[in-house]
Parts: sequence; C-alpha cells; structure tokens
Amino acid sequence: MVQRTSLLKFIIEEQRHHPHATGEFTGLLTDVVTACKKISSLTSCGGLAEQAMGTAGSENVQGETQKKLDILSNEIFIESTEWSGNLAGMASEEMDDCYPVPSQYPRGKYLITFDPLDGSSNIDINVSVGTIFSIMVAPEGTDTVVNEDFLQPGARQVCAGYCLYGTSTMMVLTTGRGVNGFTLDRSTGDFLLTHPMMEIPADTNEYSINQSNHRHWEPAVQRYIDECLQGADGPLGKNYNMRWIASMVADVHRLLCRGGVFMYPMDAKLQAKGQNGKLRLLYEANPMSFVVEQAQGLASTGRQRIMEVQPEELHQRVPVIMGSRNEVERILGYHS
Ligand code: P6P
Repeated sequence: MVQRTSLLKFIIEEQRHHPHATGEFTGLLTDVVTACKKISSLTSCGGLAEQAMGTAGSENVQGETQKKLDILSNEIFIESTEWSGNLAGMASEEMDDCYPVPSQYPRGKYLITFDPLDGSSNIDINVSVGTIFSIMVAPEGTDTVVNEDFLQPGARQVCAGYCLYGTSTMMVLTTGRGVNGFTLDRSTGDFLLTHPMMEIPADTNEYSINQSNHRHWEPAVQRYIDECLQGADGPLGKNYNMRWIASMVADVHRLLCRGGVFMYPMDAKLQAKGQNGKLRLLYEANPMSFVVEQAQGLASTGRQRIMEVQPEELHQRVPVIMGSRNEVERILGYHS
C-alpha cells in the first residue's frame, strides 16, 4: 500500500519553512480545503440535488446568470473561512463588493479572492467545474477591509490554487515553492499527494481556445491559430490538437498535466462591451498564473505578465494566454 502524504501534513511541513509562522496561514488553508470538500460533495450530487440545480433567477455583478450552485458554493466558502480568525476579508465573483469578516469574529491578516464555482455553465451537462482561490496579505493598519485593499498585483499572492471537481476531486496549489496536486480519498476524506512538483512541458502541440470567436480576435492570435491549423505542412511544422472544455480549471489542469496553451484573448466582441477580456484578474487569471508560473510555464495578457498587472477594480477582466513556455513565447512574439 503506497503511503501518501496528506494535504494537512504537507501544509504543516511547509509551515516549518517559515520560522516566524503563526499558524494563521495553515489555518486558513485548512478552512479552504474544508470548503472545497463540501463543494465537491454538493457538485457530485448532480441532478439528485434538485434544489441545487438550474439557475437562481439572479445575475452576478458580471451580468451573468447565477446558478443555484454558484450561490450555494459562495455561501459554503464564506461559512468555512469567516469565523476562524485567519482572514480580514474576502472577495468573490459572486459578490458585488468585498466581504469584510464580521466583527463578531477575530480579524486575521489575510485576504482571499475566489471564484467559488468556475465553469458553472457546465453543471447542468455534468462536465467538470472547479473552485479557484488566491490568498494575499491585508494591508497593515486597515480596520475594516474595503475593495481597494484587494487591488494588489498577482505577484503579491502568498498562495493560489484550485480544486477541480472532475472524475476525481483534485486540489492543486502553490505557496511559491512549486506546484503540488492532491487527490481526494473519499473513504477517509483526506486529500493525498498524488502529483508532486508538477511541471508544464516547455513545448506542446495542443491549444485550448473558443474557436467560435476567431473573427473577433486580434491579428496575432488569428495568425497563431491559423498556423496551428496548417499543421505539419505549415510554418509550425507539426500537427496540433485542440481542446476546449469551457471550464478554465479543467482546461488549465490539462496543460499542467501534459502541456498546452490556454487562451481567452482580447476580442472585438468583448471590446464592444467595454470589457478588457473575458476572464477576471483577481480570482481567475492571477491565481492560475501563479500556479502556471510556479510549474515553469508563462502567463501573459499578450502584452504584459499577468501577475504584474496593477488591478484597478475588483472584477477587472484581462486577456489570458498561458501554458507551455516556448509556445507562449511564440504567441507573444506575434503580438510584438
Ligand atoms: P466561453 C467559465 O464561464 C469561464 O469563466 C471559464 O471557466 C472558461 O474558460 C470560459 O469562461 C468559457 O468561456 O465563452 O467559451 O463560454
């Protein structure tokens, strides 16, 4: 029987690399793990949890129809993390403004941003979805956190990761010392280390993009995809495969496992709506960029390293090009 390290043991051993650690970070991460286990249980019920399926009859700040599970997952995340004294506040795709930890609970030093159920349009068709989270340190001296406290470049994250509710439930995270993947053992309720020190292959022949937007893309992206479609007889000299799950967590997890490039680039349709991209910076692009970079990949807007973007508002969107280093560098070359 293979003896595997549990996520809790891994986190506590990681804490030993920080001699001044107070245990707050470990406590917060433990609460995030609890939230993800509960969301995993909820999403695995599928149509059996009738009260949780379908739309909630409301829209989020993005103007997107909220699924009941979006709202339930958001509530689970708040209830699992607000009480333990590790957080000063949180911000979520599903909430217009940030959520300061209520005064009846002790205030901790961390901030967390999260997308409680990314890809939720896949829920009703039983396709993988996920939770994405990003942990930063709250600015000193602030009493009650405000939206502006979250507007920190992604390079300031102390931890980021995702939980993928797929054929198995996997927690993949980084604290700045590489990327490790843990699989939920439902017989014990433990996440066990199954993917130590994940690394993205530098080269790939697999791209991930919503092809239906081709006519709206910038010329650099159109050029790259058109060259991929020309295959071995074209300038890239090899045949490509394409995948699009329309669930960022699943599409990025795939490239973390076997290489690839994931793109949700700027397009004219989004620009016409005054949006600077589709994916949100604080709780999708930044956490996934931290993971991708820690796994030796690159993550760019096409013109700037995503983790260097200075956020200007909570639900800001950015173009996203991330994955295998050499392939992303080629695409960035086309942009310049
Ligand atoms: P489209 C899910 O709604 C999401 O935010 C990402 O998870 C996913 O990559 C993207 O949007 C899918 O967008 O336009 O293909 O539906």
